[in-house]
Amino acid sequence: MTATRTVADVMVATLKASGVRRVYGLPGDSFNGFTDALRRDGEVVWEHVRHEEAAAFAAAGDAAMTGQLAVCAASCGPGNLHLINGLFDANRSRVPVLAIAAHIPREEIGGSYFQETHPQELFRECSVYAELVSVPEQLPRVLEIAMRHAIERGGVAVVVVPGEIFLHHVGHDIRPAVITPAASIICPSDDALAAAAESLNAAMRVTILAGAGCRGAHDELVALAAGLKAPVVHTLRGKEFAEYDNPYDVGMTGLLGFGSGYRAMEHCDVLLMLGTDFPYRPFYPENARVIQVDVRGEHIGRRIDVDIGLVGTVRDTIAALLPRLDNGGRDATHLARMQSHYRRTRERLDALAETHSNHGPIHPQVTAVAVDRVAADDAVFLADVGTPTLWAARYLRLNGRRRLVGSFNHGSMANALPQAIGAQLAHPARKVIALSGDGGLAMLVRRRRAAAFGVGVSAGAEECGRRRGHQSSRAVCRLGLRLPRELRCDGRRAIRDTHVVGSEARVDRPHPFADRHCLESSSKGSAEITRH
Ligand SMILES: Cc1ncc(C[n+]2csc(CCOP(=O)(O)OP(=O)(O)O)c2C)c(N)n1
Repeated sequence: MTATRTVADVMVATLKASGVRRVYGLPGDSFNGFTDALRRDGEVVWEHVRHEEAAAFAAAGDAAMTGQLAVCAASCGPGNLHLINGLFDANRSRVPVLAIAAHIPREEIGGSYFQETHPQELFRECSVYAELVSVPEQLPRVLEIAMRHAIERGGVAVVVVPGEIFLHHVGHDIRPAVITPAASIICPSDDALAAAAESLNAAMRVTILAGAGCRGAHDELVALAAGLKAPVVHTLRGKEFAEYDNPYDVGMTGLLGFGSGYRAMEHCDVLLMLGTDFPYRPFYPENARVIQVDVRGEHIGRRIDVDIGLVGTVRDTIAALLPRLDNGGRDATHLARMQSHYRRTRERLDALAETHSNHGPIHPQVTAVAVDRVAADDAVFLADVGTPTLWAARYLRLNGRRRLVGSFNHGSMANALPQAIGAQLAHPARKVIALSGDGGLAMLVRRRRAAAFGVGVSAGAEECGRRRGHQSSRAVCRLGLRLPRELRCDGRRAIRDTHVVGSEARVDRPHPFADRHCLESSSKGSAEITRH
């Protein structure tokens, strides 16, 4: 404990006591009081980035992996404005992130001072809580409230702190609060469950639409589908939790989905939505009765008219619903038809990933399948917005241990690499693979640099026909990448196992896969194409 404690020391102590191990950010004048407190503490690590947006995305990736609070921070005005896109992503993905936004001096607020913005207003739309600290006495209480909001509501909380407040001295007797999630069971009422059971028991063709709210409810979901003889359609964010080890899964729906998912929704007489806020209204059935389960009551009915809304977690609600179901009269015709349609669709998708050509571009599907084949059982995949998300959705086989994270609700480019940084720091021992588009990557790494490191990405569309030198044989042979120094955290800790894999690898020589080469993990852990 230091002789003179500052507000920032207490903030750091609160974060540490609550399990925060690192803060992503870029320092600057107004924020120096906080970074200095981190230095004094010596345990909570400052994870340095070169652009604040990367800090917010890294925190989002970290929180998506752990489910625990991740923290990013930036200096005043333009510094914290740069956080905003990554914070939108975190908030829309409903992962707990705290952003500490330094601010101009208190007495200058309102006078169009140098770098003045109004962060608590700017961040309002991308947060569940955003407050300005006007006097030192508000801290650490405002910080604790913010942390509680981020954790319990699943989203971004922003604490805006004028720089000099970080430096304010406090007494020694402040004990840091410990802010951790409260365990809960959230279940609909008996009446609501009875109404849902009655509707399901009377239905002949039930289809389940499973979203990200199915996290932690895999076995319950499969048991429910078995009982209802219901095909399960998954959303993009539901893929991680609903697709694997699930004989009732019939694929994905939505803009990136495929026919079998759409058809199973279209042909049901009751649609049971589980933990999904699936946004594309034209993909919903026109004539089905709809039952929606969501822990956020305000989400019920906002995509389609709902006949019965159940407010509860998917896991707790299924557990309460299952004993009420009586499925004796329903046959498995609907399920069997949808499963058979899915099998045919899957065969066609898989055929697209087979290549017989020795020349020309490697199809991105081939790359995705190869990456899937060589990746570890507990690999973490991060997909850039653009076609990498499509290949990930269609060709990565998840298993309950692998993870797939992306900017799936906000849809921002250049998400995968910074999210990968957060994922890797949260899980240093796991293999982390970013599937980056060339456009997304170029937003973060200078192209020359990317080419020099042999990233197997294509040139942009305008360059595709030109066979430029950046696709050297080395680039073809080596899809794995050691991150350039500028992307390493803190310049000290290389994220060694992060690989960037292009979505459109092109070749200037015979096709390596067709030439009996394969993509496999080398002993160094990087993915390489090597000859058998
Ligand atoms: C920050 C941001 N800018 C623009 C877009 C619109 N957009 C979506 S995908 C895309 C192209 C992505 O290109 P690339 O990274 O090369 O991937 P590709 O889809 O070509 O494989 C663009 C411009 C976006 N989603 N986010």
